[in-house]
Amino acid sequence: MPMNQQVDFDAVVVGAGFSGLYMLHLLREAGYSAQLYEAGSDVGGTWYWNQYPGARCDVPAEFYSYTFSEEIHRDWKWSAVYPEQDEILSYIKYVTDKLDLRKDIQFNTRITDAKYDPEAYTWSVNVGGGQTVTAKYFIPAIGNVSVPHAPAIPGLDKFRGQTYHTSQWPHEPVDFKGKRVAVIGTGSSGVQAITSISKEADHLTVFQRTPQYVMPVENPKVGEDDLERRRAEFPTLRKRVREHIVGMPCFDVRKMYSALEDTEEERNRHYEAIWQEAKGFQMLYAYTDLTINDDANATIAEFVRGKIREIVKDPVKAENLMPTYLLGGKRPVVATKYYESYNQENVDLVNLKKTPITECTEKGLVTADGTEHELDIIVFASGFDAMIGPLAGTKIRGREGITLKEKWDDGRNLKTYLGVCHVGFPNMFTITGPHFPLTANALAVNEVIAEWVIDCIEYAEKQGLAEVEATPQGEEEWTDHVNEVGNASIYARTDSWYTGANIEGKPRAFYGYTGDFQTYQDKFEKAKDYKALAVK
Ligand code: N01
Repeated sequence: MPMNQQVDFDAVVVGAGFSGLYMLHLLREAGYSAQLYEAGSDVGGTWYWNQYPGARCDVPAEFYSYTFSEEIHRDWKWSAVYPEQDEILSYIKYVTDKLDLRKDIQFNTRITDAKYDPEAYTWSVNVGGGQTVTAKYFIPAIGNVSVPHAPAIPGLDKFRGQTYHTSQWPHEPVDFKGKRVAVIGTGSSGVQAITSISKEADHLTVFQRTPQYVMPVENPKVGEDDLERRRAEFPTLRKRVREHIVGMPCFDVRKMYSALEDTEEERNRHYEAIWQEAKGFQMLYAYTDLTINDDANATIAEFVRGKIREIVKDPVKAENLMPTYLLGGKRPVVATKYYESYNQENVDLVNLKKTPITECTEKGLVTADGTEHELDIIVFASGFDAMIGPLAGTKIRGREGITLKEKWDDGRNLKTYLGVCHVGFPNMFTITGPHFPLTANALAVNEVIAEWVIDCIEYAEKQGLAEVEATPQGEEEWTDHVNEVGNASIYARTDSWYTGANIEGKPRAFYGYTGDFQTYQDKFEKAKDYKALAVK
């Protein structure tokens, strides 16, 4: 039901990724005027920007798809269990066109500042070129791993070759044939890029700061029979996704008891069988307690280290690839034949903990042992200023004129209500901001949040409210909950971008929600009483 305020649009949405597009669709379906602004030249969000070689989804597409439309689900044919980036991007474009969303999207428009006018109860959004638009509701959906981070390497500007960041990949192919390439970073992006570039480049040097536990995954093609089954199962799809502990019903706890209850022999046989299945995250669900009991965790961590010893022929490389922290404490990485890449003669590994990069010359990277690694291309797979980076980097000013960056004190005082509403920022809803769940299927989470936001807007409009805003108590209680589950989790005891540890000097905080998907949804269900919102 549209409102009667003097605004250009009822709502402005920022970001044409999975969440922003669905939000735009819901707003339009409910009869609101809405405009979406997107920095890129097309839709896709993370799948538009991250076009690096090897990029693909590590959640099976069967569940990494929208669940709101049977027609979309029936019509789209995924070709593989874990589709590659270009296929996911095609899916997003297909949905955009099917819902005719483009007419309300303005591309090539990066929103750098927006401010709330407490007198008029409206947001003014600077859309560039000296233009400002007004809207009652402001909905940034700008991602949480969308601000790239790269190490400051002295002399990098002198390098005569090319440099790329995985998340700012050119949309034309990069030719690695005959080239000497470096990849810096071994997170999900780096591992995917390494397995792909190693097949093409003349020589690849991987610069690794922290080794990863990488779970094997195969990527079977999806046949017509499978597609038929998926179509037939659509009526229960949403329920199955939402009732699963991480929103991915393909993963099941294989033995409903502690890993410590089996003998070592039995346990390793069990791990081996799941390893051979090559179903990525499934390894984490071999028993009930691998990520909640350190002794149980040690058994699977040792199993994976054994695999590295077995697969990687060069014992020095194998030793450098061995992680020692809690498995699953960093965001799990899955890949096809990652450790096997290091058996290729054209692949070398530099352990940055032993020999850090000291400088970059015209020719390449120099490490602390004095070696100059001559290179044609440097690929930064070095991650992101995650979670608060995108919103804190945009000058979004609330009621008192302060920015989100100031409100959060760069993360030292991070507080949100559900990760969606913010004290001092009325009528603003952030979909993929800090306190977004880190362990659940992101697409399923996006749907939960966007549907809550539209319900909240409908509630406000039906009540004739000018403002809805998180209460300090609502923010306090939600943030306490985030910190409580974070502190009790494996993530509290492992360095990763989940707590800001990937960037030197970034304050430690639980930037994301690490509780289970059920509890998370329960909180949103309860929040439908809107008691944690101050209204006017
Ligand atoms: O980034 P990361 P990412 N010098 O932060 C290293 C999603 N994603 O782009 O571990 C040298 O995980 C850093 O080392 P360390 C997914 O949620 C999904 O790979 O901090 N190295 C690490 O090895 C993922 O978690 C898919 O010590 C430096 C790497 O760079 C998230 O995006 C695919 C460094 C960064 O790893 C981010 O993944 C890709 C420095 N100064 C991404 N600084 C799917 O498949 C950092 N590093 C769905």
